[in-house]
Amino acid sequence: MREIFENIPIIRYEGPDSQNPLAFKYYNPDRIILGKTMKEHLPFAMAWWHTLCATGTDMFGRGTAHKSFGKEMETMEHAMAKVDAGFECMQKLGISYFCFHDADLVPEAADIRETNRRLDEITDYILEKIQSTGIRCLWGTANLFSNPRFMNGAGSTNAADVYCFAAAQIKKALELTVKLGGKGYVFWGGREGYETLLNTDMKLEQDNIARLMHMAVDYARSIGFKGDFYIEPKPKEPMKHQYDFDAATAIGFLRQYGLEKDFKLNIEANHATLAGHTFQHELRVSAINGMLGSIDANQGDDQLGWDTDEFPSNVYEATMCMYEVLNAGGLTGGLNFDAKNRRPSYTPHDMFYAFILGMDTFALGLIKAAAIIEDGRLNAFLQDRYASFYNGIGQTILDGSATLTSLACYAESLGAPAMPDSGRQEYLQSIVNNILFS
Ligand code: XLS
Ligand code: NI
Ligand code: NI
Repeated sequence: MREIFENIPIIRYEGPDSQNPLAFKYYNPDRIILGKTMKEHLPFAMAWWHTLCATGTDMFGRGTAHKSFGKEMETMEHAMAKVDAGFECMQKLGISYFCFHDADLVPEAADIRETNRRLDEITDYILEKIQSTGIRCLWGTANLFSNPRFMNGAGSTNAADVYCFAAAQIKKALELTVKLGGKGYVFWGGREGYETLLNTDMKLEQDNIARLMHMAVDYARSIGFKGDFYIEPKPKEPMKHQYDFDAATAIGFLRQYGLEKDFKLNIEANHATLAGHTFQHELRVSAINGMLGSIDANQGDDQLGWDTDEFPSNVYEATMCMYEVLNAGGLTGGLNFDAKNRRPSYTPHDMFYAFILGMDTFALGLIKAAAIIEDGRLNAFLQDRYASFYNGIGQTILDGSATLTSLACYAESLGAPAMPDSGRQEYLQSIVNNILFS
């Protein structure tokens, strides 16, 4: 087997004092945290599109990174070389999962039947790699946003023929996901939205998206898919407005259309901030609704209003993420690095440095989140803050025996209401800092 990243060794844990750029400082897969190994807590995944396809092209310039992997671009030989490169990369980093779009795997042909034949061929090869390495598919999806035919959306298109092409791609992507043993299937509605309401039948579009999702669930279950479907919320980009705006909106949509049993959410950090939320907020909304499925682990830039898909470096954010994940009892999905190098970081070494950064950031986040939980002060404060609901009049509210009249009588008996206890935000923030930096 040809080695593609010849100068990159297997990346091992060397500890925080190591200055070896090709070693983990915090991610120690076998270390036990709260009863599970780090590897179990952190089911990392490689995103096929960023890692194997993206070259750093932007609106103003060509790619800077070479990802031919020694073959002619846009050929089946190149598609095979991407498989080799991807599996070598995951093996060297100790990453156990990957995520893919159909369009990431092979060059699209003019006729969908030929594209599907190519997809069969490449997934035969991927399946061999899965069997020989034990690396698994976290989730698959169909790219329903790049081809110009999807300019007005896929499920939300105005053109029934285009809707059928979307259906055909979803059908095939589901078959491939099942073939590769994928744990989940993602709907990211990049073009499922609008540019202007002047030309948009919002109700029809949303009804049609739900119809497509129902058909996808029915078909997937009929071919043996047991995993979760995910909606990946994002408020905008590429469309001005996207229907899956944020976690709360997506959950409302799923419940409105009776899809909530089959779907959970795939929360992306950078999408949360584009929606005007924190990453932690989106995770909490998902978790309290029983919908926290998987995570696209990346980060945005506070000064930029678009999806920069950076590898996560912010330990505070990662700590709050893992705090939510631990409190929710873990992920059924995984942590997919939907992240790419900055355009000037274009070498294979940069790619490995980026993954090391991301994996170490989440390892630190896990260590610190577990420390916050073990420390117990935050949780104790929270219990105490709501204590008035666990006895006396508060208890009657929780157990449903209260009426507006009983509460009003009680209020009258008090005369003037008391002030609630302080929220103590700054005190709590100092506890978090104390744990983070000790
Ligand atoms: C784009 C999305 C996309 C999904 C998969 O912003 O994050 O990459 O994760 O279609
Ligand atoms: Ni994503
Ligand atoms: Ni994104």
